[in-house]
Amino acid sequence: MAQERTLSIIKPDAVAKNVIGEIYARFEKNGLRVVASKMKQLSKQEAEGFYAVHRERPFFGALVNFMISGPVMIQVLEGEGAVLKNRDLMGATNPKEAAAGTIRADFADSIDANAVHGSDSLENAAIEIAYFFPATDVYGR
Ligand code: RTP
Ligand code: MG
Repeated sequence: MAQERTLSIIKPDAVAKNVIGEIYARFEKNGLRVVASKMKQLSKQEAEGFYAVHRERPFFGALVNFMISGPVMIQVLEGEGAVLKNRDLMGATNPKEAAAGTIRADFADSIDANAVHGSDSLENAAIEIAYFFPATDVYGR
């Protein structure tokens, strides 16, 4: 599989739980490299723009309010098949359905407070990375 980049966000619940390092360790142990990162308090407008594809969904308001409830840690991950690999490490959206040993199974409390975001396709990864990082701030190999 090819080298890819994906966008990952450690959501406010996991930042508050002080598990940024534990989540980074899972990325690194599984062949993903952090090639850009920043902590940020998202504005309502930034969160709405980021999740714009979900604008018409019933959970949109709750999702945006959750994402601005505290700072998030945003990173670009690089590695072989990075998009799918990160989704596998994250586990299912609902932590009750997430496989044992996944980030959401271990750190998420609910479908709303579910610890991490990860791009769901290579195409969306490129869009999401550009949303938060100018190309000059990504230090890939
Ligand atoms: P994410 O985008 O945050 O990585 O999560 P995902 O791909 O696993 O799930 P997605 O369908 O993109 O939904 C985005 C976030 O919206 C919340 N959600 N709530 N109540 C519900 O039925 C519901 N469905 C989705 C979740 O917090 C999910 O992470
Ligand atoms: Mg998604």
